[in-house]
Amino acid sequence: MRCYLPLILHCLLSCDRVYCSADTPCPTSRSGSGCTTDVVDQTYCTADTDDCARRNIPDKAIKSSEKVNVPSSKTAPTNLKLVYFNGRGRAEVSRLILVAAGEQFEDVRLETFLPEDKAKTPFGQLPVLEIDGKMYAQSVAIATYLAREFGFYGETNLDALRIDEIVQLTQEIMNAAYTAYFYEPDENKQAELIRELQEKQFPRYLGYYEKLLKDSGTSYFVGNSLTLADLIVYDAVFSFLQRAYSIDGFPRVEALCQLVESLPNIQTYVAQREKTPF
Ligand SMILES: N[C@@H](CCC(=O)N[C@@H](CS)C(=O)NCC(=O)O)C(=O)O
Repeated sequence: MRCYLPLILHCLLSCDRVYCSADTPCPTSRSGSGCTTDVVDQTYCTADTDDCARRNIPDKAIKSSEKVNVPSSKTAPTNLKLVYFNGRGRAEVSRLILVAAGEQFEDVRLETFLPEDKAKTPFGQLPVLEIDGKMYAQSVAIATYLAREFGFYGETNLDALRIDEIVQLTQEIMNAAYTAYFYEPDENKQAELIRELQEKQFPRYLGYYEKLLKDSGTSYFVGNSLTLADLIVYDAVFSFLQRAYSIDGFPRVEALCQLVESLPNIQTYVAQREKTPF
């Protein structure tokens, strides 16, 4: 319950954004009007104003040569809706995968999560991904599915093992950060947990990432192209690790983050996304 409170506070100052297709009406528009302005690639709706605007996120800007071949479902998902609060939190890695893939999706950012809405989700939590109207939960499962679906999960089973290893490692430090920053009710204990993270755990995990990148021998964690591992670490560094600890001493991690942010789709998305604290 507590982890999204800062996001809700932020929502009071911002609007609910929903990506939609350039050719279809905004799904959240109460008037049902379509998206009418000029740029064609992706659109978003501001649900609270019934207004649609367009965002210039280059479609499919990741070159096919940068993608890897992985098994995916026989029928690609056609209608993707990612529902979360208005923040990066546990949904951002999935958003980044979809953006990197140049896929259109509805980026639903809730301002409230009422009991009746909670009851409609599989486990009473967000994020959820709706695929053609069916709802799926658990952020890592969603990100993993999307990474497999859109070619960010390596080429071999061993690649996938390394990616899973990095994803779970990152979950460890992110969960510790969520506990320290959001869940610990006692102020003194919270200060102690944050100090422990900043002084010991953040540098420890950054050290692991640095070594993994050195061992991979490329600019990426796995192979020579972008995978889920790169995106999840980029997001963890952006959201928490660099907030409290300089990544100057971790040149490969720093270079990876710059590389991810320089990908055309990601660059445009990051420049335009809501500025939220988490
Ligand atoms: N293990 C779940 C955790 C999901 C989770 O804790 N979601 C929080 C937001 S970050 C939530 O929905 N909180 C609202 C609530 O529990 O009422 C996942 O990774 O998706």
